[in-house]
Amino acid sequence: MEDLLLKDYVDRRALERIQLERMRATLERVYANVPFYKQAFDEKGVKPSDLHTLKDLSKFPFTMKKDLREHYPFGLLAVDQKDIVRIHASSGTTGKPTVVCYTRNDINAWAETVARSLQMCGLTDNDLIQVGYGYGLFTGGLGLHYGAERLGCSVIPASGGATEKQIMLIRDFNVNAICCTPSFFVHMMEEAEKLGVDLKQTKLRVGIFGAEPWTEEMRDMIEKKSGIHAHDIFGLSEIMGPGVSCDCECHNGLHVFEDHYYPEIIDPDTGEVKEPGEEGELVFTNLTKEGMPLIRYRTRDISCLHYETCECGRTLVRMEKVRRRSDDMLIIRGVNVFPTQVESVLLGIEGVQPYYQLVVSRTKAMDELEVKVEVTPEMISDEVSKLEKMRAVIGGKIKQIIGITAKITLVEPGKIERTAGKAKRVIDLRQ
Ligand code: DLL
Repeated sequence: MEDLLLKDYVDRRALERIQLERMRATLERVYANVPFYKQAFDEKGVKPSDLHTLKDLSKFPFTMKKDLREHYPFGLLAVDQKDIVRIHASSGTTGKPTVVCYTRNDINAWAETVARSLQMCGLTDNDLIQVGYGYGLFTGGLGLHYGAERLGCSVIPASGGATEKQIMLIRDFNVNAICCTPSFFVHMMEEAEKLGVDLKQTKLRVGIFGAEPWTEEMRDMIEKKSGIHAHDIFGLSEIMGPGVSCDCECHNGLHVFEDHYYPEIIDPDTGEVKEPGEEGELVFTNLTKEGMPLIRYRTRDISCLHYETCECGRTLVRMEKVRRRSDDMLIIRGVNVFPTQVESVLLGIEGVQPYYQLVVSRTKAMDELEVKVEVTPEMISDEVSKLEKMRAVIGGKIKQIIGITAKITLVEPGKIERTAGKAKRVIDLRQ
């Protein structure tokens, strides 16, 4: 695996030369082969030959999710359909899914970046890994699967769901690493406890969690309760799938595999490129993808980029943990609220379980926020005054952090829906 490791420590000037070469080639390919990009570049009055430095990318137009929808399913292909060997799609909440297509080289590049991610989490070809992301149109399952095989791990394609079976496999097969959504792992921890399985007594030592926002408080809670090291893996199907970036043992942001995916941070309102260290919307450009390369794809994810070399020695840029999406934002009585703000409040409170939901409603033009949160069985059987005190503490902290008064509803364990995939944290009844 030596060759893979070296790519994470490359001199930045050498890296930038490779990026520029690959960016120019990608712009040329899409301009020549994808009518959508030919038209978009022409409308902006730019040609691939206008790219002289990496910064020149800002002259080129953005790609949005709606562009993929409008060219459903195969309108943005940059190669012949016969060269496509895999098709994935991400389920939209409304309308048609967004479809993404891969050539054989794309599948290889993807497996490489996932293998590098797993290596960052401390895995080697000696490890046995259980893939608990869904297999199917979702990129999580097959993405992690190919990457883990590429690293030489032994892979268990468990897919999502069947929580009890997942726990049996972890225990009986001596699994060392698990990947799934953080919310699904929290559910596994709960089930393990019910089944009398102490995860700390198993061989499980690493978790690779992603596909949804999760907080540092959640990482702490998972690590303490299960005794594993919890890593954050990020990605999106439009650009490739999991493994666009991942955090190393320093947990100081996620290293972006910049030799394949070029990141920018923009102001979501003006589209202007922001300086390193400034917060804004993440935008990615594919540098090596053949099947359906995207130029300046707007992710809606909010983060910022840090270019200083990490303490681990990797030179790859770090993106801060994605805590929120710009379209995940709730506006309640004019105040911006993100589910992860509520998560970070809740997980610091004794007696609270990591299951919660934000319910927003409107009565007589007035927005109401209800935070439903599960408490431990001990809390439920305790005196009413204790529960009242807890409600007041949670309400007070939420008011302090987000500035609005929320109705706090404490519910019994098991009352909030468990999911094997991405958790549903918000129910907005106003729409
Ligand atoms: O969720 C790919 C993936 C699978 C990533 C498995 C990691 C692990 P999509 O379904 O297209 O792809 O959703 C992409 O999910 O734009 C983010 O909003 C969110 N997301 C993904 N990873 C993280 C993460 C997969 N680590 C969208 N932290 C992205 C926060 C994440 N949000």
